[in-house]
Amino acid sequence: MLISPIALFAASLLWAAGVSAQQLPRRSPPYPYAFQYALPIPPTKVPIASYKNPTTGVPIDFYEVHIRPFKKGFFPGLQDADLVGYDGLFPGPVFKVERGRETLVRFVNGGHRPASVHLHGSFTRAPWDGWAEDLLLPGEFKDYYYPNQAAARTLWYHDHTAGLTTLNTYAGQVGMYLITDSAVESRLGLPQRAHDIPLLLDSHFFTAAGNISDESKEVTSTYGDTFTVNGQILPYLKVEPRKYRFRLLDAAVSRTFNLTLMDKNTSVPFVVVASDAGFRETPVETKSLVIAMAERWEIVIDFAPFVGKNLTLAHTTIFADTDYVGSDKVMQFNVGKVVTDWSNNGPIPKKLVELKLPKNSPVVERTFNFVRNIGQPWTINGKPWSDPMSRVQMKPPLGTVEKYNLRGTGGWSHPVHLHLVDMQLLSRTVGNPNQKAGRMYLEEYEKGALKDIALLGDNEQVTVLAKFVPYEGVYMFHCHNVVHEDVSMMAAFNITALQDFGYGNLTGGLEDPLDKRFKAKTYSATNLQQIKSEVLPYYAWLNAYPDPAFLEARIDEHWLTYKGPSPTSSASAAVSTSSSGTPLTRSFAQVTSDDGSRPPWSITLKAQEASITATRSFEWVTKKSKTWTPYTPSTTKTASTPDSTTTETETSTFTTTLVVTATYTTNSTSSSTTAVGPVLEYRCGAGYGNRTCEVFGDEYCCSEWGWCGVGSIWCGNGCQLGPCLKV
Ligand SMILES: [Cu+2]
Repeated sequence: MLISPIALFAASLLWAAGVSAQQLPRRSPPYPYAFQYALPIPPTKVPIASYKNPTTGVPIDFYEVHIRPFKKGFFPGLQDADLVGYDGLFPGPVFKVERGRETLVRFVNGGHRPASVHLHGSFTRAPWDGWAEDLLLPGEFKDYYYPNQAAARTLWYHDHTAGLTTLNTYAGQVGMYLITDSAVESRLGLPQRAHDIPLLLDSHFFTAAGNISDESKEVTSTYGDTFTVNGQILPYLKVEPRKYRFRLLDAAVSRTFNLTLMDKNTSVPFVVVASDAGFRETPVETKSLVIAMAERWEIVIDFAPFVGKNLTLAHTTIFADTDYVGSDKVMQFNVGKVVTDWSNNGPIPKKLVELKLPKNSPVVERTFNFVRNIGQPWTINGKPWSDPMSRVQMKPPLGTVEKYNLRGTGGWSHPVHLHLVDMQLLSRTVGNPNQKAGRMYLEEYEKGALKDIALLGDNEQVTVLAKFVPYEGVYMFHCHNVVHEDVSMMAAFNITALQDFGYGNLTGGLEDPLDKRFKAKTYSATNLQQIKSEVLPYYAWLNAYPDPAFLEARIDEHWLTYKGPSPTSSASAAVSTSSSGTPLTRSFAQVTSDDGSRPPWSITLKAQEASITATRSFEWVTKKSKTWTPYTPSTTKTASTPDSTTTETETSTFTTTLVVTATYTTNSTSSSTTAVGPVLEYRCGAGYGNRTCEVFGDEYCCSEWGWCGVGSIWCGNGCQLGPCLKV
């Protein structure tokens, strides 16, 4: 965030008064009601149809969630805030799904911005993983198909829209999703039901009138100075003097919580039992817990020694996060005097579960730098998400283990999230040795846990192992400070198919995150009869989720007996030999398409083992003295003769993954000095200098969201420029 001179001046006054110089005054209105309102528990989502797969016997439950604008009061006496949330709630309803039951969740976008929904912590096939450009426009719906086969864990669902994740999650598009396993639960005997409580932490700024702040211009971080738990600012929870299990989730945009449990001035120990990926092997007692954006930690607190007392869940600002006066507490526990229910209150088992950690014999080791140069976008290894030609940064063959050094620098923290897979954290060291070091250790509760977030604190490097199972496909990885993610610290990886695997029919065909079969469609109504008779049987027929344990065992066998190119030389060597199959031909989405592929120049990648020669040609009609800067290849052309035509052809050999066929012709007479050729991310309208789409042709419109195209999506409701339709 930008720090105003006034704020800096105020901070210096506070420093003079003995307050830390780092601490800034609140931006939000004062909140004199700490611990006066009870902790709300979000409602549990209920399925409205069900179907049993006739082949496998696996049930699929159907749910429908509407993304809706709504009003919610945060400050008594001030106006309500305008939010947009799942089912019109903040946080959204909680899903509680027993492991082994599949779910099909229909999300309907009744909001005013595009949406994309990601189920964080699930090994979902690519078409339903919430790819940032797989948009549900306002008025559209998409059915997301989830396996729920992972070990019991606390997941969460949240928005993942390219460039809009900050605004959408800040407006309330966050909710919890629990995979439960009753066999494991009853064996462990940990607190259940009324004593198993979700705590969704969040942080906002509020305007003087009571609304949430406008963060549409923010490009660094939105830390917030006002904390909520389950949507209530600084709540209290009445507890009995016994054990409780709390499922903590940090759903905030940029704020890391550094928690302690305080009995007046004494910190009280509690026990960490689970991480992002479910139970740890062993419980870990701790007196403090760092939980960054998108992380989940489950803890057990025993209130028995605190009869009649009030314990405070306190926060101390950590890393380079901005600290605000008074943001030192999160919620309070009011411990009663009587226990009415002693169930599941026994000792926590010393061994919880057996975890399958990735073998520390990685095929390849890579380093990813999470950096920003001043004035530049946030990037991973200098490559922003907005460059589709380089956003796929690794192509691990299915079943391989890779080792990553995730490296941050001073001044920022980055919780790094890999989709699909669970990681094991091996070590934490310094990011940039020329700057002040951060933590040089893993927290005790991080050791030996499986996680989908690796937290890089201020100037920290974390080394992780990840095993790429159980499915092929293209997935995202990114910083979960979603302000960074939006602009554009995000990349992708492509888990490639195995040669001669012999089980390809079990996993193939669902690796494309923009698979047209599953794109969002216009919503009118849901016919439950049709859901039961057509929709659910169709998803069952796809065989999208064969038993992952069976698959992984077959994949491991494959690598044990593999006699092809050595998988130890490099990741790409294993896939650079010729393919036995037919190459998949992929092309750029045409700008003239009206099939919902937005933005118009994004490309999608298909897993493909062959080495492929691809040709790209660009034709430029240039005007004398005009400089054209093609997006790629990275050369600058200056025309030497008037109205000359230049054709460039570039041939590349790719060792894997994609065939690129891109032909683009322009004969623009625009006086702009910006290239209008294959600019992959051409934007228009408000926020983009009111740039028009004329360069593509007179029939092109600039949509409400600043993309060029032809058809009702662009020229209909909200159209900014061009031959807009009268609606
Ligand atoms: Cu970041």
